[in-house]
Parts: sequence; C-alpha cells; structure tokens
Amino acid sequence: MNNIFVTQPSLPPFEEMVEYLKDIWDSKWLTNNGKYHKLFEEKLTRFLNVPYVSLFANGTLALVSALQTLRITGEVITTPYSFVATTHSLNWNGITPVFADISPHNYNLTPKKIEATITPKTTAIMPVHVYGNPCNVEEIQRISDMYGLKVIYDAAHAFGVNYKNVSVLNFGDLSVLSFHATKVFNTFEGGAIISHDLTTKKRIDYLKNFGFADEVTVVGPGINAKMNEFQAALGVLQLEHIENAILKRRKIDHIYRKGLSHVDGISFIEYPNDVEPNYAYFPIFIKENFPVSRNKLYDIFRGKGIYVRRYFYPLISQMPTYRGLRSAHKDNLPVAEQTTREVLCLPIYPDLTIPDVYKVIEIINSIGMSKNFSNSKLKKENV
Ligand code: T4K
Repeated sequence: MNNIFVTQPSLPPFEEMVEYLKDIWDSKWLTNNGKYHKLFEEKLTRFLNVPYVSLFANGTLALVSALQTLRITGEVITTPYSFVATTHSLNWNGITPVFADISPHNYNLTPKKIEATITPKTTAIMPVHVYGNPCNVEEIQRISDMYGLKVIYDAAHAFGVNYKNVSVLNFGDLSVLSFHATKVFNTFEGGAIISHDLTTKKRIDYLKNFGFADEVTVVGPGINAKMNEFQAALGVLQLEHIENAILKRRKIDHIYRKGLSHVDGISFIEYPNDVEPNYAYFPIFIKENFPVSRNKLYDIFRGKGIYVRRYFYPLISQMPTYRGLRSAHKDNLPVAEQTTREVLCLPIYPDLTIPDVYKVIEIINSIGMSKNFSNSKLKKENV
C-alpha cells in the first residue's frame, strides 16, 4: 500500500538541476548575493509582478526580519489560526501578540475584530492569507490608514495568488513568502519579503546580511538570513514549471469539489470570483451532521495510509507559549475555536494521481454519502 501524504514537493527534472549545480561548483561562489541570487530575484520580481523582492533562507527568518525592518514594537494584532511561525516571529522580536478572531467565510482575520482589538500599544497588524485565500485587504488598509498602523502580511501560502487582477502581495507595507518544501513553490527551504520602494528593500537586504550596508557600516542588529546559490538556482528552474504545477493542482481541486459537493456535513472554501487561487491546500470542514467526528475521520484516513493533516490544529492561542495571553482566551476566539475542531486538509500536490484523488473522495463518500451518488457516476461524468 502506497502512503499518500498531505503534500509532496514539486521538483524539476534532476538533469536540469545538475547543469546549475555544475556551474555553482565550478564558480565556487556559494552564497552572499551571487549570480543565481541576483537572477532569481530579478525573475521572481517579474513573475510575481511586484515592485521588489528580497530573498531569504526561509519564511520564518523573513517574518522576523520584516518586523525588524519596520521597527515594530509593543503589540501586534494577529491570527491564532495559522502555522506557529507567524506568532513566533513576533515573540522573537519581543513583541506581544494580540489575537483577534477569524471570519467563518475565509478563515482570515476579521477586520471588525482587528479594529476592536486596537490599543495605544498597537503598532501593526500581521494577518495571514490562510490557504492562499486573500484577507479583506481593502478593509485592513482602511484600518491601518485610520489608526496609523503598519501591515505585514504573512503570505506564506499565497505564492502567485491574484486579487482583482493584481498580485495579492502588493497589499500592506510588506508581504512575506515561504518557499518551504511543502509549499506551492519551493526551493527546499526559502522565503522572501516583498516591498514597495527601493529604500525599504535596501534596509531589508542589509538586515538579512548582519546589518552590513557596506564593508564597514552596520546599520542595525541584522541576522544571517541569506538565501544560498543552490536555493536560488533551484528557484530559477522552479519558475519554469510553476504554472503547470498550479494547473495540476487546480484540476485536483475541481475533482474534490465535484466529488464532495453531494456529501452532507462537509463544507469547503469558496474562492470569490475576483480571486485567482494557487490551490495550495484543500481544507474541508467537518460539521456536526457528518456521521463521524473530524478526529475519527483523520484516524480512518491514517489507517488507510492517507496522511491528511489538521492545518491548523491546535490554534496558536492554545499552545503553552501563548495560552496565558489575555487575548488567547477561547471566549475571544469563538470562530477560530470552532474552525480548528472542524478542519482537515486533504492531499493536494501536482503529482497526486487522479485515482488517488478518487480514493480520498470514496472514503469520505462511503461514510457521509447521502444523496444517491456514487464515485463511478462521478468518474463517468469525467469531472
Ligand atoms: N507562516 C505560515 C502561514 C506558514 O504556513 C509557514 C510554514 C511559515 C510562516 C514559516 O515558513 P518557513 O519558515 O517554513 O519557510 C509544514 C512546514 O514545515 C511549514 O513550512 C509550513 N508552514 C506548515 C504549514 O507545514 P509540518 O510540520 O506539517 O511539516 P511536515 O514535515 O510534517 O510535512 C508535511 C508533509 O509534507 C509530510 O507529511 C510529507 C510531506 N513532505 C514534507 C517535507 C518536509 C515531503 O514529502 N517532503 C519534504 O521534504 O509543517
């Protein structure tokens, strides 16, 4: 029995990478803004259609550095419904995270709750485009303008996502990407900060290189967060394949939607018409009228070698490091508390075979099927 994981990295053909490796070996230039770093940064800026990209060793270091870049202090309003790195990046900067609740429609921070959470100590908002589905960027901008707050988007899931025909990375003061192995676009590990003016980009680039502005000038408490030449060369190559990879994800997403739409007690994300998604995840939400609980379904899948995941469970606000915060109290976060109990992310990645997609659908259908519907009918319809 072949195990199926929630995701699997997309990689270019090995032979294509070997040529780049040979070149790096011959040049003996391995890191510190080398030739591939420059090339990847240029190509990525064009591909994403954003003003400036600064490459990073990973997304977490990019988040930590984004906060340093804008000298954020005090309290930052953020979501409990994310990967823990979002809140950790605040903690590493000595900032107090203040959790606000999420929307039951897109699972992102609710602007009204953000506004209600602002105190004199608030300096910024750190929302996450969860599953790559854009936050309510216009409302968040309005709040940021009105209260004089910075906005740093954790856009780790939002590579290539467009909103109203522009990259969602163009909103806020800074956006942070992750190129981790499990992401839509990967460089093994990697990340980036998107900025909107050259002065800010320069400051980011100093900070990720120990704060060096030149050989003798250190402008801040920088860190070593540089992307190396191997990662950058892989990034250049991955860009050639990313559009095809997203198309394959889209096909799987569509099959799941069609195959599960007849099941009572299961809901999934609906993307608004003005969003071009990247199909990074396929979360389903198990409601009370589904015959088994979310955790039971999780166990059933694992028993069959299908390693679905509960992104995001537990909530960050439930973790020992953060649960003592006043804003972490469950009464403050009713939607997040419910969502974390219901979510299950199904496998989705470009090389997932269509028979395996049907296998996943069949397991859910066999438990929850109600309306006279069968998988063979689904296949005949050729969704
Ligand atoms: N902000 C947000 C919103 C994020 O989601 C993340 C990362 C970050 C910030 C931080 O960015 P980075 O610093 O990571 O660049 C995974 C990833 O490790 C993590 O990067 C990601 N979010 C998070 C949502 O998912 P785990 O603990 O679930 O990873 P793991 O190792 O269990 O992998 C999941 C599955 O992927 C495995 O069951 C099999 C498959 N896999 C994984 C790896 C690493 C492979 O097939 N090959 C691989 O190399 O956290």
